[in-house]
Amino acid sequence: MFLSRQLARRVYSRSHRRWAHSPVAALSGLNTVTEEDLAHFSKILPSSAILSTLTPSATPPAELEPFNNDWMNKYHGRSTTVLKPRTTQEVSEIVKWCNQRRIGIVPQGGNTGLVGGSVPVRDELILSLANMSKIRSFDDVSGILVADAGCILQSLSDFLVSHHHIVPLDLGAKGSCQIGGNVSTNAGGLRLLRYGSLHGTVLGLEVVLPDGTILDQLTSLRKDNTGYDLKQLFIGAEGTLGVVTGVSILAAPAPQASNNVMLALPKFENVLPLFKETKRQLSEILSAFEFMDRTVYDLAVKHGQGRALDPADVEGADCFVLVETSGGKREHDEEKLNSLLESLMEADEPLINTGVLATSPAQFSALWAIREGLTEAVSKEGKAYKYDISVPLHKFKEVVDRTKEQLRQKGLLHDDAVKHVVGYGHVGDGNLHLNVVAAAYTPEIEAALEPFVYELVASYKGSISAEHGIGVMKTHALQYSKSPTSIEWMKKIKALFDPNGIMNPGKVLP
Ligand code: FAD
Ligand code: 2HG
Ligand code: ZN
Repeated sequence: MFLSRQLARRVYSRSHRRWAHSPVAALSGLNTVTEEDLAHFSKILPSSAILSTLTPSATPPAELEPFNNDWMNKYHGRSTTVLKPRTTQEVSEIVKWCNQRRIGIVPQGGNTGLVGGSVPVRDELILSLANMSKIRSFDDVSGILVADAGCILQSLSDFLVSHHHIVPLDLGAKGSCQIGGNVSTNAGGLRLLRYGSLHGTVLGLEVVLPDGTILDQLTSLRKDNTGYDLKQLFIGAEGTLGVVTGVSILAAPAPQASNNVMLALPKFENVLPLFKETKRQLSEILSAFEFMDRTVYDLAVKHGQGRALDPADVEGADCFVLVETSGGKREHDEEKLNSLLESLMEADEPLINTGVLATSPAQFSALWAIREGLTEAVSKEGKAYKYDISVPLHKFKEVVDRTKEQLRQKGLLHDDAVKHVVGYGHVGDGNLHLNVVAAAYTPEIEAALEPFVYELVASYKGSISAEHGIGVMKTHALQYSKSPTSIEWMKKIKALFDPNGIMNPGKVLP
């Protein structure tokens, strides 16, 4: 028995057509990478751009681990091969071959996605964009930046500093995530309130389609109403329709002055009136309004994210809001912010307990570090069940409380099971990050949370994925936010672009 299995493996590795009958392949109708495929890839790429445990001079399996495991260490693939092309032409040749051979491809950017979309379900080939990291052009009159998809978000921000512009997108994972990954997840982040979504700021894309054709829609025009806007389909497609290789994006002029203030609130009910008042008074200079509850703030402090506020400033605080302003004139902006703070403190029933205003660039960064460090703090505390939802603002607390109650009723709210249920997120965008922090991922906890959370979201007519996408985590839950007709048309679009189903199989669509 053992011998015949060994033999079978060897025979199959020589004849790729027969792989279609192997048990793994039969599950999905896709083939796995063979030595013959590697021989072909080595005609396209230098050996340094091929990592494979199959090659005669095999890569040690440990080197593939960072590509096979997701950021949360929750989803694990078993890919044998990672390819790292440097050019669009190379991507095209690889994809064309994989399509002919029916090999599944997982496009991978910085692998910071939070829905398991960036790692293989089984042993698909991983196409890493890490070596495609050139800035192609920047026009400082129009503000249009054209870059390879593998450019890291932070490096684009750094590049733009000397050109007095900023990327209209910012998120805690900026040091690792890539612009192609951002586009493919339609990432929201911390600046959406001010600059809107990537559906508006991305002006053009270059995409390698599943048959290897290069779709060049890399226009750098602000206005272009020439029929269907195909690029929109790839924004948020999570690699299921093609590989994004180039991005044209509208950078924003760098603000001349930025301020931020951390507001401590006595109760959640004050968040909404505070948001209304803040918008009214700060109007055009308001650039972020970020919420975190007390529990997650305490986790950030416990795990060393940012610098803790003075104990006197957090005493009696039920939650916090980080407000940022970005404007054109320092004195004007400071005056507006100060008068907002005064009016908040002096009201008969003050909406806030205290406000900690950053007075230096270091303090500005320290306050943001608390907010940007929440995801990391949560992951240091335990295993997080992440629900990234859009619900009406006034329901934020109710969602957290009802989830806690559900876990309590199931006997799971204790240190050996669920340690904390926390809420934070982008109030300005109606996006709550409900995180259930557990000692371990277990079927009991998952069964208590799902479909409970999704049904709750659907009852508020919300979205089960506000900004992180569907990946592999939420394919079964798509129906809570999309009608059968929408899902049917999504499937038709997928079949039209990718009839062989090679692009990121098992992701997005149920
Ligand atoms: P990956 O994780 O590598 O991939 C994500 C998906 O896109 C996968 O399905 C992958 O197949 C596909 N993909 C990647 N590159 C390409 C490409 N070139 N062509 C086609 N498909 C591709 N998200 C937010 O929206 N807002 C936040 O504020 C935010 N904050 C975060 C903070 C932290 C600390 C972390 C760890 C994550 C955060 N995220 C946030 C989630 C994540 O960073 C974003 O989804 C990000 O856009 C993913 O980029 P990436 O390059 O890491 O993509
Ligand atoms: C954020 O807003 C990210 O910080 C991550 O979207 C959210 O950790 C999360 O659940
Ligand atoms: Zn977020």
